[in-house]
Amino acid sequence: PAGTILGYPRIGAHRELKRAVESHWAGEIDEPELEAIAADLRRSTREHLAALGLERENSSIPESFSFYDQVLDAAAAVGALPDRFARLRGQDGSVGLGAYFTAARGDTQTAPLELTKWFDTNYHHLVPEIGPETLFAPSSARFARQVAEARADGFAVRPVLVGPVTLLALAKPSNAAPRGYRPLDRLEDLLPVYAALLTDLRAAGADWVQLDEPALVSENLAAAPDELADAAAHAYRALGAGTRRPAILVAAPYAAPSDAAWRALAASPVEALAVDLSRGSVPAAVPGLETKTLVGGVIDARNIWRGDLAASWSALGRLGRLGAAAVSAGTSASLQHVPHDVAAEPRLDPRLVSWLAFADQKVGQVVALARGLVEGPAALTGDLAAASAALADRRNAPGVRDAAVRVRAAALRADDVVRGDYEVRRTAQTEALRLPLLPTTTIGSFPQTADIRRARAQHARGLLRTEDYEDFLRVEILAVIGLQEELGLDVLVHGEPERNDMVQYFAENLEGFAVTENGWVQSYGSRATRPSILWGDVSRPEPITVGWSTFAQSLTERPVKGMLTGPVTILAWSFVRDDQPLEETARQVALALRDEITDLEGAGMRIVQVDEPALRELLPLKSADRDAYLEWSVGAFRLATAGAAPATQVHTHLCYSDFDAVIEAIAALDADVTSIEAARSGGGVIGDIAGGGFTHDIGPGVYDIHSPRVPTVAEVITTLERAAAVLPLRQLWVNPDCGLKTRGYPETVKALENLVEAAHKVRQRVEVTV
Ligand code: THG
Ligand code: ZN
Repeated sequence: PAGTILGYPRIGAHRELKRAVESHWAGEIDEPELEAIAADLRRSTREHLAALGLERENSSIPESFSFYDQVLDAAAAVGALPDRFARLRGQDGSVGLGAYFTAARGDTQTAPLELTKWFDTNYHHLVPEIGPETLFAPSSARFARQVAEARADGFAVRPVLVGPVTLLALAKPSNAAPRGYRPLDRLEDLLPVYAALLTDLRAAGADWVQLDEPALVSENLAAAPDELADAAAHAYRALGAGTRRPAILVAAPYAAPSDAAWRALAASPVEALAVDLSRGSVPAAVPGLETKTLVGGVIDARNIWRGDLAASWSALGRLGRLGAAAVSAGTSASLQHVPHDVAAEPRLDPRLVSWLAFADQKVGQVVALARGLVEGPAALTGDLAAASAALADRRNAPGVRDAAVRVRAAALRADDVVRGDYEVRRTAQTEALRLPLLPTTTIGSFPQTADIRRARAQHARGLLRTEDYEDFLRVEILAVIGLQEELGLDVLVHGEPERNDMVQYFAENLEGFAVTENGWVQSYGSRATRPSILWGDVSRPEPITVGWSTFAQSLTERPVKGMLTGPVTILAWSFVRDDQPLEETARQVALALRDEITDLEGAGMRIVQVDEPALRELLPLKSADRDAYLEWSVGAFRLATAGAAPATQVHTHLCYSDFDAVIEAIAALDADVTSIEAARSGGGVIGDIAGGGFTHDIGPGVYDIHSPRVPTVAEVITTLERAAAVLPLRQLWVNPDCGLKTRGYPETVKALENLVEAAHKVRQRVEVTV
């Protein structure tokens, strides 16, 4: 086909799949009911894509449905689940929905697979566990059933599977694997199972299959790019040799494939390759392309901008000159990373809307480019003119450039990102705060109860007056402060009941952002976020958090932390303007936060916390881009915080355990106190950090808040002692490993009681020995 997309959002325009899956988990609907809802959703998605202009009958519509995660789908299809789920599989070893969902979520006896970030996106995938004991065998007919289901409705769809190289490259060694074990070494055993799946897909009516191999673009994986390219050469030579198989499209989204991977794919017997031309440039001509179709990923699937359609068209022209048998228009990646439809946002400014393209609009752009390819450029003239006009309008619209913001950013000097001497700060803060050894605190949010959500929803709908809503929030804060005093925590938080989301809340209160009503994007499983749209120059019309923070501080003698989200995280979890470097946008956000910190200090707050949980996630996939990224991201955090007085204690919090690549950057943030998520990695992170000569205070999370399990006092003491073995006690804080907003109160109270008791016991032991 002349145009296709690499995947489409699967949660449903009204989050139908979330509702269905969660009611199945709650025992309200059984498997057949859930399957029927999913089949309806797939059917209406296919009809919808055909109505948007993708062709029904020639595999231009992808079948990219997933109940939870595409990596788990592939692992289940080849039977690669760890042994602890064996009891949930069918007698023939098949992986049904029960085993599938338990692998994703765990149950009372079984830990789930680990979740981690999917490449440099805000989507999370499950991590397969593969060892010498893993048996690969076809274990789910789900993909073939979906192909047959579409055929019955008159659609020739192209099923989308994570490819064998990427499946193994993202896996971790199972618990049973020996030291140094590499899942990628199992490729030879895995390929026959993929070959069998392809045969089944063909038999079910698939003319084409899409195998996603983003591992071939990343330099952030355990396996080196050349090893991955060798694996791809081998895999696609083997799969291509199959006779009763669909034609194969190998997709390499998220950046340019490595040179070696590009050569390997071109030389392989697969029929088509899809490359991301929004992140990488048109690759070099290499032998083998003359027999292949190239899908040019010229429509950016990672943002919501309508973009420069003329530039996309030119890129297709350059791709055409590589000498391939055919060129098609496509998206750069699956559209799973963008919301469904901008038409579902009646409250957005129509002028902003005219600059935007959500998934459906991007499908429209692909269809237009395909028409240009088939009928010639004259068929595209109108679309190109309209897109260019929108782009020009955006360039000159009020708010896109704000002179005051620009003048201020231009006047920044090197010492604006430098705080005073650390020892001087430490002394001033010790004096101002008078905290005990091993101070106890929490990360920031307290449980977002059903009452809080209800009040916020009613206020948003105009059913609860602002005064009443604010009274409600004050009562909530009063209770949270009272609870923390009772628990005996040393540094308190207000609990953030006023925030829907740690990024959206700031977006709603800053100039330059818009927020959506229905712009849901899957984050993991049934969970989604609504990324804000950062479209213009950013400034802060008035203080944002000062009222809530000072109210909380007025209720207690103990220090309360003022809570802010850092500039990198605000960018990472929003759709950010693409008309200037991220670095420039980050500086504007940082300056707004800097003013907020000044106001918090002025209002008497002695501690501020600036969270950067997404610092690791934006790390570029290519190592050549890493230093520049770390420089601007660390610089933005420092610009936000360096205006704080020496006596003001600056905290930060980082999530996710995969810190190796950013450890030096964490030290360079120069925060006085850093809390990290260390519980799930068994404290390994602490050793890395201690090894790096970290001199400032650190709060290694002493228990995992992602599980409802309450840690015992002894467990918390063990974690603390492990940290104390590698770091001086005077550097250590005691805290959970992340915010508490997704937890319930009963387990939160018990866990914090144990945390405080553990800290007291360790303090007593130290006093005895001193
Ligand atoms: N905010 C934003 N992005 C994020 C996170 C966040 N990305 C990474 C990480 N945190 C993802 N984690 C979650 C955790 C929970 C939910 C979503 C992402 C969640 N969402 C609700 C749901 O899907 O039902 C909807 C929340 C709402 O009503 O706003 O539970 O914290 N921006
Ligand atoms: Zn966290």
